[in-house]
Amino acid sequence: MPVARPESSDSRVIAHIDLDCFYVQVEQRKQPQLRGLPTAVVQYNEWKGGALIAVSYEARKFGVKRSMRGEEAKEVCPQIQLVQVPVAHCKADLSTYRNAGSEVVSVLSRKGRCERASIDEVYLDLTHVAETMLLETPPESLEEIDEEALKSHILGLRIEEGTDAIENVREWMCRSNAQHKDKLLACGILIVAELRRQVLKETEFTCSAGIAHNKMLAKLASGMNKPAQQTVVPFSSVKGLLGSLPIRKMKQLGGKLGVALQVDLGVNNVGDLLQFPEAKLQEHYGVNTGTWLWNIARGIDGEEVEGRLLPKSHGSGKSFPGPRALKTISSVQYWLNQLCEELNERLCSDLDQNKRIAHTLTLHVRAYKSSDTDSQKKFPSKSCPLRYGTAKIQEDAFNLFQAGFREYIGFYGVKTQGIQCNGWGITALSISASKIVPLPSGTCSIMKYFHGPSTSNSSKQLVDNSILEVSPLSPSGGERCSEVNSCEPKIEFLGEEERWNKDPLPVLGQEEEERSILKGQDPSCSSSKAQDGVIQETSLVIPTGVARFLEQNQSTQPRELAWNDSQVKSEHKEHKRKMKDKGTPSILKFFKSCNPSGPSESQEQVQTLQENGTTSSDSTSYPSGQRREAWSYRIDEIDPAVIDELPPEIQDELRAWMQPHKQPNVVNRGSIARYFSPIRKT
Ligand code: TTP
Repeated sequence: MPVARPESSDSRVIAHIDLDCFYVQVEQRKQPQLRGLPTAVVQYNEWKGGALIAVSYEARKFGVKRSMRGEEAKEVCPQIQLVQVPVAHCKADLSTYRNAGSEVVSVLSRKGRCERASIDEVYLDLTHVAETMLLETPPESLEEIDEEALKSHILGLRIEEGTDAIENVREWMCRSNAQHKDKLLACGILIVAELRRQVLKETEFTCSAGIAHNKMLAKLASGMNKPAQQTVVPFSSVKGLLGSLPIRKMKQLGGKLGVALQVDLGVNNVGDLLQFPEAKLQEHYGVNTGTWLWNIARGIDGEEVEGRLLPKSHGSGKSFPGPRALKTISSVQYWLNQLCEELNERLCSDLDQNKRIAHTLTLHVRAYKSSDTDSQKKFPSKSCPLRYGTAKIQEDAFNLFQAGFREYIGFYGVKTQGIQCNGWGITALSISASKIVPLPSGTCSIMKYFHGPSTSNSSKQLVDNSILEVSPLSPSGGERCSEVNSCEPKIEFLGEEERWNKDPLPVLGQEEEERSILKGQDPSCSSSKAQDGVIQETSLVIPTGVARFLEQNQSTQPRELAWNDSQVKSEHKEHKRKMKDKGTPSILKFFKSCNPSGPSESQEQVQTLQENGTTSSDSTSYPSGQRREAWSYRIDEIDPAVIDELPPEIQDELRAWMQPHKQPNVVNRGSIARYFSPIRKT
């Protein structure tokens, strides 16, 4: 939580844009005949008509709510149109919605600093744009004010009886004696109205907006008047707004901290916090949280709008409520495999499209034990370095599961596939990839991907050695990762997860979880330091992902490079032949030939390299024929023409890498050798 008290945050102009009944709008755009009709999007599971995950405003008028199932909705609104969420991997596939959200972001990001906060939410810092407008074309100088802007709701603005609300807004916006910060908000009103119009024009989606001096207030405001409207919070109305705002409605106070405030201090509304000195709040909740509470009671929030258009992590999750709880290890593995497949697809497309790689794999599980003496015991979340490729992710995820399961159940006989349930059940699984960074340039990047461990045994060892307990997060989901870890994890088990920011969803019951998409925090952030440490010690393996990336959007599917010796040899021959024939071989082939072998050999090779400070692409340097295949990437097999096809940073890297090869078997210890994974004797 923010510790410092922001000094000048009340002159910023921040907007929070939230798309209206988003999934419904996406479906209505696909099927325009649904427009204007009461419509809802339902979950994949069709039991009782499926759980509603998005409800159109037309349907809401009939009393249809997200908490209902399809059948219930039909009772209150017989004409409701139910559209099933798209499905892939036996679960909801939200890629259509994600892509639709990206369309909106690309429009909104044209103005100010833009932070994509969830699948359908964006923050904008419009301060500079508003300042410029105030200097060049202030609202009072305009002959005509945009009609959409005039329809804004300005909190605290008293509409005199018998007067036109629009005229009142116009007057407020054009006051020449207004405070500077209100004038900036007036500019914000114009800018946001124009952006919303543009979103509608280019994407056909309506959205609502909150405009205020900080993120917290803007977010509160955006939901106040929906759909397709905007609400403004002048500083003078903050006290009134927060005075009557139930504490649990406040971002980050929906969970345990909110309950604690009610129980400990009798705080029911945010405004009730005003009576407590900062020291008292700190005494109860710690220095940082105490200061944060003191600040929010006054509408102070210094959190910056991050310039971020892409998610901070990717996740895939599924819940198995009630009788659908998983009761065998093999069923858990089956579902983990499904989730990992989806996760890998998203990682590959992130790599392809955004040139980003993820470093940490985290597994969250929700489980029960029927004979639980310690019913509070949670299934521990675990994480480890992320290795690319579906099979590797699946393997690592299963290892994480086993590690957590051993702790949870308290015995070690859990590796038998298909083990029968002995009074336990898994009610939710969620796998996520975090610590996503741009694909690094420089020598270390590409080497790591070629030579990391890749067979079952060593990868198992890798994972076993580097599995980390994921520190719990705050229940409300918003505290700074490194600061608060004393509360239980807030894990959302949802049809799909995509983590954009730290905003929590409302606390959901198990039934509700199934309906949800995740808009919450990064599950791995609280143990980031420890994870970083591990990641640096272990190498990442991205053969398929990088191959895809290097193929520059060719349609070749990622695949594992688990080849046997004869395959490898014939592939080498074929590869060489094609190089001769065509001059420019497929980059994927190039990758196939570079890491065809198992990791134990790779490790031996790495070891040799590190011990001797030398490397060789010559098979004679291996004591046995078997080792010929060990990371048998051969620099002399690279067709220089291939290099021109690669992204510039990797071109540079490869050229630098090929340079020392002119002096065979000599590697500068200070350069390439240090990028190999640490020696791990098998
Ligand atoms: P929301 O923005 O919470 O809701 P909404 O856009 O449907 O409606 P509103 O106009 O009130 O903002 O969620 C965005 C999308 O996320 C929603 O259309 C469907 C999905 N979602 C779930 O799948 N499960 C959930 O529990 C929630 C809250 C949202």
